[in-house]
Amino acid sequence: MQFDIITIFPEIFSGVFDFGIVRRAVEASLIEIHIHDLRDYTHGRHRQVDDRPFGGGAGMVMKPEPLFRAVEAVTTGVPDVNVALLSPQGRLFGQPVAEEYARKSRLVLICGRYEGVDERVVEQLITDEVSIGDYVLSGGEIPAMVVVDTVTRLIPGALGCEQSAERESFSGGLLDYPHYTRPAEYRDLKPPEVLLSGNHAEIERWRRRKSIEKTLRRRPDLIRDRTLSEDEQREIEEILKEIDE
Ligand code: 9D3
Repeated sequence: MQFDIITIFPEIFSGVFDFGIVRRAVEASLIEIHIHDLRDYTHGRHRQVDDRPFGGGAGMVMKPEPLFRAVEAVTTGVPDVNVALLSPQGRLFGQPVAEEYARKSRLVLICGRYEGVDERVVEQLITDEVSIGDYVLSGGEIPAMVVVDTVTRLIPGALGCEQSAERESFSGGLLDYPHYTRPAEYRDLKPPEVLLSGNHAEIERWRRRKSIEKTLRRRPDLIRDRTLSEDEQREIEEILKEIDE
């Protein structure tokens, strides 16, 4: 996967991809991340990327010409490319969108700034407009980092131990169970007995149950939106009775 990020603040990305799973994916040539300074695609001495909105009003709008030039420079002759604009008006970026992107070979991310981009850019160049959630950020750069991180984890081989990928998709849609590690006693606090029992079937059942319990309490929407097997349905009924108190 090649990511191309178009931004007026390329320096924001210094260092952010130099750690952990994303760094390893770059080193293993599983991904490439190219940062493009939108000002490099301006003409004229002022390197102007924004201008006042037609019709008046507060704030500035990103000019179309630099964005057309930048996107065309990066996508010309490239098949199978998504051009995503990060903007508050986009559809919500979640695991399903990440899975869709992970199947592509190229992804262009345009970081919105100011009040937004000229609508002709949206109509002509953008295949996809995405937001990372309902809160107000200062621009699309942090959302672009979120997209790169999330999509990279879905690329085969990126997580190293394939088990992690399996676990992530298997328990998919549920919150994690509680984790414990050594010491076995700390300030008189102990982990649940079952985790020290060595009984792996019991441990699996406990974890699964804790996942469902936590999800029901904290994110019931995740359960409602899932298609459940009969086993799962029965387990949920049981847990609901118990936590009813
Ligand atoms: C007054 C209308 N505002 C739109 C809701 C103005 C506005 C706020 C924030 C215009 C641009 C921005 C900058 N935000 C992004 O570019 C952005 C964003 C976000 O703010 N939240 C969640 N996801 C994203 S993706 C890009």
